[in-house]
Amino acid sequence: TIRSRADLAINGAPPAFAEPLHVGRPNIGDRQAFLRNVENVLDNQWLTNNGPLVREFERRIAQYLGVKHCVAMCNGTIALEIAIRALGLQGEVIVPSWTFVATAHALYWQGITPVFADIDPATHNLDPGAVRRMITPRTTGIIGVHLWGRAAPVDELQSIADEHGLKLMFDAAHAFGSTHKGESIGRFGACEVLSFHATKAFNTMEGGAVVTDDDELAEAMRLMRNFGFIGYDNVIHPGTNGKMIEVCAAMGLANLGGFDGIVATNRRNHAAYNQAFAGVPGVAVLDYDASERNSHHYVVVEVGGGCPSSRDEILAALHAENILARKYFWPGSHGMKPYRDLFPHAGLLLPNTRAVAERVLVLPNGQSLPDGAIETVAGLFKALSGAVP
Ligand code: T4K
Repeated sequence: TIRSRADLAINGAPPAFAEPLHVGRPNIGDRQAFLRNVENVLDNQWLTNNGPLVREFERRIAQYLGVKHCVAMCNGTIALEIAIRALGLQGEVIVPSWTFVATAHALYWQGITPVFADIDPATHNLDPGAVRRMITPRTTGIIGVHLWGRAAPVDELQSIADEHGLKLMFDAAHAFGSTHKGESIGRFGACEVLSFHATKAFNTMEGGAVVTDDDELAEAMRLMRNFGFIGYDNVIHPGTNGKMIEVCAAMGLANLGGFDGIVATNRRNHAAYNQAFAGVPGVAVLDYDASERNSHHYVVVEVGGGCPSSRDEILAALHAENILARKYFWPGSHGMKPYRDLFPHAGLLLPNTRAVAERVLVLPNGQSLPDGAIETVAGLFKALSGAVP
């Protein structure tokens, strides 16, 4: 336990954890169920290309989210690219800068210009007023991101899209199992894109999906993820290889049953972080709306001016303890080289993004968090914030 500054590894004490404590430690669900599923895959000798487990996985996800179609993909980034293409986006598309860089990359990789709009500093989600200001004659769409699993301003973004004749889709990579006004994420905009990457609350090792109620869009995406093939020899559309493999579906099917348990653990951890951080000056734990569902996978703290140590000093001290907190998504996509080169002055229009990027730390959570870890992390923050000697 860290009770004072003298107990800190940056001051010569041994690190609090012998092994690194990762933010994105994968939740491993029912091992036996996974291994049984894999045995089936091997027995079937059907490893990929829309196999039986992928089809079952798609049915189960669509049912879980209450959406008509789930088109499973090899990862969330390819799922974004295919959704963007199926929607016919081109020219400029408005996105937040404050997101994982894949949101912007999925556009830029296809010759579309991502235009960064600022966020609401309280929710870290797109600010509808800022989105309006970024619309030009070249704008064809908006990609809202449900950051940290908290719904983007869905209704406001839909109104803007309707008013200006723009397509609206969502990057729901963080938001599996979340709700907006009690309705499941996955049902908003033209479609929503999920990521099931290893580091997500619900994972298929690598994987993603596009979910939609639109029959035609789903059909187009099914074609595009399999080179545009219909039947054995007939290609009717340009396409790529976005297929999910059977082993990933095997993992997803085994994990789905345990998802509610993962959320319960995350919620408990989040509440414990909240309690443990109550006496830390200048450091606030981001809260999620108690009336909505959220996987509570992301425990985000903001280090403000009232804390005597800077965010980066705290990060360095955490890393010295083997607590590998992350400053996701610093410095914002606009600050990454490809987009800095494209829009050298984008930051001028993104004051909230820049401010939030300097404050945020994401802390370890999930089922493998060791007992007492939350108190140890809070102890470090207390020592660095002057709350203890
Ligand atoms: N949109 C948004 C908003 C997203 O957040 C993401 C992905 C996407 C789109 C794209 O979806 P995918 O194409 O990825 O399906 C990670 C993930 O790679 C990425 O999926 C995720 N967002 C992003 C937020 O985080 P890194 O660069 O932080 O990964 P890495 O390798 O540093 O892993 C994080 C931590 O987890 C490490 O400290 C180690 C630990 N770890 C990681 C893996 C893979 C493990 O303990 N075991 C593991 O197997 O990007």
